[in-house]
Amino acid sequence: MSKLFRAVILGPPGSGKGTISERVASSFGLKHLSSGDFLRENIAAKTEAGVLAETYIENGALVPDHVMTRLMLPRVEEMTRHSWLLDGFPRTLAQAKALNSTCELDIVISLNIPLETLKERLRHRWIHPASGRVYNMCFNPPRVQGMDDISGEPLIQHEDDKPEALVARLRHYKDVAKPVIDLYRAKGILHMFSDTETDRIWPYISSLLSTKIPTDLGDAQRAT
Ligand code: G5P
Repeated sequence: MSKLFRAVILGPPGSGKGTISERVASSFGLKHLSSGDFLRENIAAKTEAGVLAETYIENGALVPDHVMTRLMLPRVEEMTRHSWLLDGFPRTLAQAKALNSTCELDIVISLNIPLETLKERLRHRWIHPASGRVYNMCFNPPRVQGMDDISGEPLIQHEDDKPEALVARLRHYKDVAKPVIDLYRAKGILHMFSDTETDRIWPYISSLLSTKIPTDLGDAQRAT
């Protein structure tokens, strides 16, 4: 079997982790595991962890480390035969250490997006509360304004994406992420990308991954 590839993408809320992860998954055949999506699935299914996580997410707070690691590590372990990209996990130093004890990462992509750009993007973010589907009124608007594409139900703006709450949330991200970024920098696997547009960052990430990912990986993984 060819060498497997393990990557993590880090970035503040609205930095484009999800958008870039989807492009990585479809271009390179990696499995994409998003902690935010996984939490939303658990909330929708009303699992024990989902019920617990819901209050934190509603308040724009981080879900506690022990809940996150208990949820995410088994999912990571299920992917031992695959190459993967983790999106949104780890977010804290404790989570990074827990992940470290189960696997070795090849690269960490860190998105460094200006605060003004994040504020502008999140200001335009609307969600469909029942499914967690996310829209951006400029970048990926719904087909009918204010309505979810699938259910036709109304979209809402999260309290946390309103300007007053945003700045505090983004500052908090920076404090929590710094030791995680420092850890991966010290390991020599951190690659930082800065710009205001995902479409301008993507070619750089794509060419980095082209040099790092074994050439037969895409086909091998798609076949499994
Ligand atoms: P999530 O789901 O991980 P966030 O807030 O970290 O949530 P989010 O908002 O999903 O991350 P993202 O994935 O970084 O952002 O970015 P994205 O979704 O691709 O893009 C954001 C928006 O900008 C989209 O509408 C997109 O279309 C648009 N966009 C992208 N690129 C561009 C561009 O170039 N230009 C423009 N104009 N727009 C663009 O986590 C949710 C919650 O779960 C909990 C936390 O409570 C978290 O708040 N959680 C955890 N808690 C503890 N530990 C963990 N590990 C946790 N993981 C999740």
